[in-house]
Amino acid sequence: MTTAIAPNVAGVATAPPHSVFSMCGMCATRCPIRVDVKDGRAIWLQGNPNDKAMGEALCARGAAGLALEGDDERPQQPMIRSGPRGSGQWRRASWDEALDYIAASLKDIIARQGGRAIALTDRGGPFTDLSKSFIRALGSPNYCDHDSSCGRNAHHASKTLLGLGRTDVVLDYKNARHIVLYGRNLLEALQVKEVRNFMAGMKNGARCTYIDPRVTVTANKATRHWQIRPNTDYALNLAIIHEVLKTGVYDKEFVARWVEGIDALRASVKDCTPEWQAQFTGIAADELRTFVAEIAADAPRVIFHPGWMVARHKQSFYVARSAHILNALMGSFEVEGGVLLAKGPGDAGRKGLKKLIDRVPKVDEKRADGVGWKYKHWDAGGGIVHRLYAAMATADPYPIEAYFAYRHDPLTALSDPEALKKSFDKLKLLVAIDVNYSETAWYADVILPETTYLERANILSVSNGLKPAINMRDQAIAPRFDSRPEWWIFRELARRMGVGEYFDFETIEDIWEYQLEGTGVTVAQLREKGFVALADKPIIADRMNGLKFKTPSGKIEIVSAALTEAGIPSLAPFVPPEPLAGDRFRLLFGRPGTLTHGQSSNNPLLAEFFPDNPLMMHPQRATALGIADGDKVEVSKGDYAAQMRVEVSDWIHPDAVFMLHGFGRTVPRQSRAYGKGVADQRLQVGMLNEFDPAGGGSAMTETIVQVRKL
Ligand SMILES: Nc1nc2c(c(=O)[nH]1)N[C@H]1C(S)=C(S)[C@@H](COP(=O)(O)OP(=O)(O)OC[C@H]3O[C@@H](n4cnc5c(=O)[nH]c(N)nc54)[C@H](O)[C@@H]3O)O[C@H]1N2
Ligand SMILES: Nc1nc2c(c(=O)[nH]1)N[C@H]1C(S)=C(S)[C@@H](COP(=O)(O)OP(=O)(O)OC[C@H]3O[C@@H](n4cnc5c(=O)[nH]c(N)nc54)[C@H](O)[C@@H]3O)O[C@H]1N2
Ligand code: SF4
Ligand SMILES: [Mo]
Repeated sequence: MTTAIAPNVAGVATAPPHSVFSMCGMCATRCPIRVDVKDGRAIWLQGNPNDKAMGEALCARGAAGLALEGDDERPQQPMIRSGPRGSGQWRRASWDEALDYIAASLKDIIARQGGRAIALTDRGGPFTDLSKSFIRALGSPNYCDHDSSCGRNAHHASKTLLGLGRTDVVLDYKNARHIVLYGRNLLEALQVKEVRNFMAGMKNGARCTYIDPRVTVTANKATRHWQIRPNTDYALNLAIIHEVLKTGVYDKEFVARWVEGIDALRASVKDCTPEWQAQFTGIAADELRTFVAEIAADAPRVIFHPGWMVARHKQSFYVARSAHILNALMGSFEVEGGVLLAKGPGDAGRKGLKKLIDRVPKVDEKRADGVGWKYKHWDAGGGIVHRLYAAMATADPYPIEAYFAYRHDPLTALSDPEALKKSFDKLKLLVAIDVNYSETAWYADVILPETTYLERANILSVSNGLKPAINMRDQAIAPRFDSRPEWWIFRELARRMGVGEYFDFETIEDIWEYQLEGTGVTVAQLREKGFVALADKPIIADRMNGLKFKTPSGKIEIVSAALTEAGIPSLAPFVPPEPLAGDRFRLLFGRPGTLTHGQSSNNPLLAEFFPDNPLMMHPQRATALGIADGDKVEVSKGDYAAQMRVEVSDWIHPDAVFMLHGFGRTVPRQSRAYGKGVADQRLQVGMLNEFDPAGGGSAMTETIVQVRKL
């Protein structure tokens, strides 16, 4: 079969100097941007000035988008493996050859095992309509996003309490009086608009209580930093709830109207006094009382951040859930400076985008990850990806033989890549669709290079919020290499698999026209500004009568029937982490402001910021082990050991050591990142199947490592 030539927007290479409104692709936030183009080259990137919340500045990673595009160390054409998996032996292939190769393998697998033997995972986000449609068209229910390695605990906490997803709330930092953050290092693990909002709030006089075993940039901007013992935030929250209920400073009117289960809550925190929590968290009882007096004065303009990636342990779900319970007690919902519910097109009296997936017949099969039948308390939408890999390893409930890692690097994004490779070794076909030589791509059978975000358009997306909007990522420039956009890759594969009718679009504009049917919005309008707002002004509901919590009762449910049915308590007792001494430390990790996970470690500009990732250790513990600042140590767990440089600092809790994520890359083709520093995921030996049973999130911060001076 022959394929069309590279799908460029007509004339992108020859147009006179102009600006294109689009979306950043250097992290999953997808900030609105303006791309200035001259002689067919992108010469300048900045925030889209049409979006006032954005402003014109990008973060360092966003600004380094031109370097990604200009990077020769990314895949330049399809590649088919010619040696053993992971050996780095490849042969170049044309698109026809690579796609035919994949299709032949898929046909064989479907003939023997059915479509369900194929799985696809991606990074989640607003464009998944296409990837989900593709895998469904192949007859498989096995789509998972990456979220069980990210915000899934917070998502499920929010779902079981509010009936709303993690991102269905808008935190109004700008107008808040008190912002409480649990390891939400929002000034480094950042999103541009959120940073601007937060800084505006602080400028307006908000207080910020920042809770983290580590001192971060956010800790430095906060009015209070609690250097909490790792994995004890739940004890802290139970005590805050205890104190709030005991002193009666909660919003009684809001609670009477909207909260179910307050008596059960009261009973569950009966003994959780400020003194009780101090033994676990290290936070003095008096400080907690002072804090509660402050939030009582600041209510309802108080925000307890429900967490994102915080504290990946086995009770993270309850940390997030108790944070939202505190928002309910403060009456912070749907008030200025509080927690507002995100509004969709329907709330604005408008129609949303038409879905591609609605064209594809539903697949009546159990999911391999068990979500929806074995794990009924979890959201089937994104599934739980580590359970998919467990199914891959065991062929239980059935074999998975082909797997697409699309815009997802599980060998970086999950604990213990060597264990995960054992799952991959069961596959007959592993395809990576990426813009980089990711760790997973290097282990794949076929690499399909996607065009970078500046070189392609995506399907349209909707952002819910106070002003819902339709957003466009438009193609700014022609692809530098022989790469293709997602929509084209999936369409071409679908055509080869005999299910092309679901993807009968010739151009991205055809898809956009389909998506926009009935919305009253046009492609031309979107191109003019980069987005079209579906409401003129922020939509705020009537807080006593107009809130839509999507729980069975329509209220905030402190006791969730879905959890009870799954045998999981809604109000669990706190389980203290084991005490750590001698050479044993809890391994914590996080992001710097200048890198996105492992995906930008080889970026020509961003790679310059860090020569390696040292191990941060508290002076007390270091002295006891004879370790001085700058010393080399061996860090180990199980059969894996790594050498690291120690940074001795009381900016980390004595129980823990801390390292940045995104280092220790093993792909030789990434010469700027290769072998630099150590990968935290490699130290998480034996942790691939450890997860929070209530929330489903990977329990990465249950990892205990040993450190010895070299
Ligand atoms: N040990 C450990 N594990 C972690 C974390 C940690 O700190 N430590 N962090 C966790 C968190 S919060 C998250 S969100 C995940 C993130 O991990 P992933 O979900 O894997 O996401 P990313 O690293 O953002 O990107 C995944 C891949 O997408 C590729 N990519 C980027 N842009 C494009 C594009 O336009 N098209 C295509 N096709 N590919 C693209 C990147 O090169 C990368 O290989 O990891 C989680 N796992
Ligand atoms: N620059 C940059 N920004 C990003 C990203 C990126 O890769 N780079 N990724 C985006 C994504 S996908 C995500 S999920 C977010 C992540 O946003 P965050 O979750 O804010 O980011 P992390 O860097 O993982 O920081 C986690 C913090 O939690 C602390 N911590 C560890 N254990 C505990 C504990 O038990 N209790 C408390 N209270 N704190 C604890 C760690 O010390 C660390 O400072 O960032 C987003 N923004
Ligand atoms: S936060 Fe930075 S990297 Fe992420 S989308 Fe926005 S500008 Fe790009
Ligand atoms: Mo994340």
